[in-house]
Amino acid sequence: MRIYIDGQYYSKEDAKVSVFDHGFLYGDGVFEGIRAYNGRVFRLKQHVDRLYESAAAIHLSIPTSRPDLCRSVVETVRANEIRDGYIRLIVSRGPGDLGLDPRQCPTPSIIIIAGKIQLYPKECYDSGIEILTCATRRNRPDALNPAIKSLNYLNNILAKIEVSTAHSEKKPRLLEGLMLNADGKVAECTGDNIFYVTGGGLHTPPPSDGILRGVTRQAVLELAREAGIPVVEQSCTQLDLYAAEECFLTGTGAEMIPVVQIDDRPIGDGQPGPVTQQLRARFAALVAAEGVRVYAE
Ligand code: PXG
Repeated sequence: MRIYIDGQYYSKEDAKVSVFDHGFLYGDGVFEGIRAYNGRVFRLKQHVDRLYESAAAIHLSIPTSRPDLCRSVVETVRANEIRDGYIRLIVSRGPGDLGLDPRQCPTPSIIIIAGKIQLYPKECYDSGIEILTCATRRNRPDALNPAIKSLNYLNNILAKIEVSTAHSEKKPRLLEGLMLNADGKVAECTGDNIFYVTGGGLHTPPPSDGILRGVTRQAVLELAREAGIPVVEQSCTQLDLYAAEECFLTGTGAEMIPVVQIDDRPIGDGQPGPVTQQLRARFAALVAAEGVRVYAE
């Protein structure tokens, strides 16, 4: 494995950052999770744009241009001979001292790891998963805006711990947690955006309800519009989900995964629904065809 750190490649054993890096000390930094499919990097520009937006929100100046960063991502994927995989792009505040003040960290670090990901068991993509509502609420946008993909993921991790605690042999499909915002509206899951189908329309919470604007979410919204499925970005409650005909999650790691049970209530007939399946097929076709080519073909 060849890991990119600030313009150089290191082996897995030698890829190290300072214990004084504020990314480590304070979760002070930003990141992206990106997929490569079929030798192409999916929606690289959108991920890099979101990284720069997250960085701007935390007053972090990324010490390279967007096109150069895109090139470094593609080169790292190529250096690791990956055709289908997962890329973690990280910009940390860089080494400083033990104080909070980021002015003590003059040089941000850019790290790119290209490897594999398998978030959910393969069979769950056809049979669907179960989710539960977490007691942990999503961060309030006026405290730490969920639109910022920062290295501080404790909010999500605390919710994910609730899920793994409830997961058991009796509940093998319970694999994700629903997070509400401070107003009690549905926000998203710990690492995925949420969609539901009702009355033939596709519904998902709006960014103003305090979510990450998922790259996969955006791709699925586009696919639904192309398919002539009405799309509604509107606040919703748990009740809307319980009464939905279908539900699914989207994320770079998760792709599109059906949800067939929420808080012990079956959704629709308890099977992945037709709109979900149609969009999954369209999504599979999109990722195979789109994206920045890594290799000369
Ligand atoms: N919401 C949150 C809180 C996320 O962390 C998404 C939505 C989906 O966004 P994208 O842009 O990926 O469609 C995410 C992304 C993991 C993992 O290892 C999590 C994500 C991405 C990749 C891996 O759990 N989350």
